Amino acid sequence: MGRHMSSDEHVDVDDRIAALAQRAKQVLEDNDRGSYTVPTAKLYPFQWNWDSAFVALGWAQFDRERAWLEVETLLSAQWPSGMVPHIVFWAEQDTYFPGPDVWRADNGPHPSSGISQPPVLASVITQLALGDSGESETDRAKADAAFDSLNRWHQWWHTARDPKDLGVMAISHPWESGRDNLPDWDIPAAAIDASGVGHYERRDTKLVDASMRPHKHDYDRYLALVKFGADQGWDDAAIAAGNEFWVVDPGVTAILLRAERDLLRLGQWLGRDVDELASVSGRIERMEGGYDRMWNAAAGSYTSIDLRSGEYATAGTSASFLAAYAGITERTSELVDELASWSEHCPFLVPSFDPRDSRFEPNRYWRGPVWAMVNYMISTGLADVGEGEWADRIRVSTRDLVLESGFPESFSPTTAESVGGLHFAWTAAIWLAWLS
Ligand code: 9WN
Repeated sequence: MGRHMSSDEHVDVDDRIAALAQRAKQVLEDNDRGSYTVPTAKLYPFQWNWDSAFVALGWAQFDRERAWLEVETLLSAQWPSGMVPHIVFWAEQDTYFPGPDVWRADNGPHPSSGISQPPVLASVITQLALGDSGESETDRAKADAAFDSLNRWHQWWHTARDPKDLGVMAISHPWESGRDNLPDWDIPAAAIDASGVGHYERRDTKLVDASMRPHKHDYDRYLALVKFGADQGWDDAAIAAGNEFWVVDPGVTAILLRAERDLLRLGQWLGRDVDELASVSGRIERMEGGYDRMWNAAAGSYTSIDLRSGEYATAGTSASFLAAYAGITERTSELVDELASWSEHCPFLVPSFDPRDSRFEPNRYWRGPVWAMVNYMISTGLADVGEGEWADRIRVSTRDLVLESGFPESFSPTTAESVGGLHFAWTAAIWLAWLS
């Protein structure tokens, strides 16, 4: 930054950007399993919920039919309760643990995990239907076919993960946040009794450096929560009442609120029934009323809340900056000041956790690294509320990270190095849909 590029350097960057588009396409094709895309071949060999949503945006850049197939496959795994699972085990694979025998979740039409993941799908489908190249008859028919499933999934969040009507969403497992290893979850998870977990063999640390992954102490607790849910038959009321981990997540809450607004827009475009649209509007109002509960004046940010103890997390995360994406603008100037302060501590934006905090680890999952798809959402939100300069800075930073390290799972905010798996679908998809 700061130095102007010569025209030769511009040509060089332009060439590299064009070549990267080809490589990104190749990543999606290599990870394609016919009707769904794996995040990366061995580390995550199944369909993951929010990965598939972002990946559909990438497919849409060169194969719209394949983009629709990705989201249809995910929705075909929806449970009768409305829940759309975080992993769908379409094929047998032995490179990932825990698999379907550990989850013991036979509540849906296909073997899956028993929890969900951030519901970004309605926003993606709205983008497919109403975005730049959408609005064809095929898009309309496909969006119409998805609408009821999306509406039921959103309602599931409110019923199952906000039964006390707070207007903010709880998660029942760190994996449900999609931001699994955040320091936010350490204290709420500390209360979990993991003595019944027994011996198990992790596969992740055989595939990527253990220094980037969660500790065994964390995995024990992840598995204890899976055991509790499975022992309850994944009954939502039993989980809300008795799950030791029950934490309001600003990430899921912001993403759901945006998704509800997009679903309303989609429903209006589709000419849906007024009663259906009124239920979406009602949920939006409920969340607009609840959002400020997450404001943590001491941290100067929106943070998670442990609903079992009432304690707030003590530092912000990348999801704190998703308020604008959710259409919540009351705190924009405070959040932009916070982002400016973060940016003084690391050259690449947006780290997943506050870089000024002693628990910040630039190379360990969700304790520091930058995720391209999180940046896409933060930047989109900031652009929507007129913070174009910050929106651009985040976009340029994401582009620089890819130019430096290609398409890994995530990036170090201090050195731009790859963190986690390589040849990663959502990073490639975000390149195609947003950066190239
Ligand atoms: C557990 C697939 C997923 C992402 C999550 C990310 C990581 C899984 C894991 O990989 O989680 O779901 O085993 O670490 O944290 O966001 O969806 O890419």
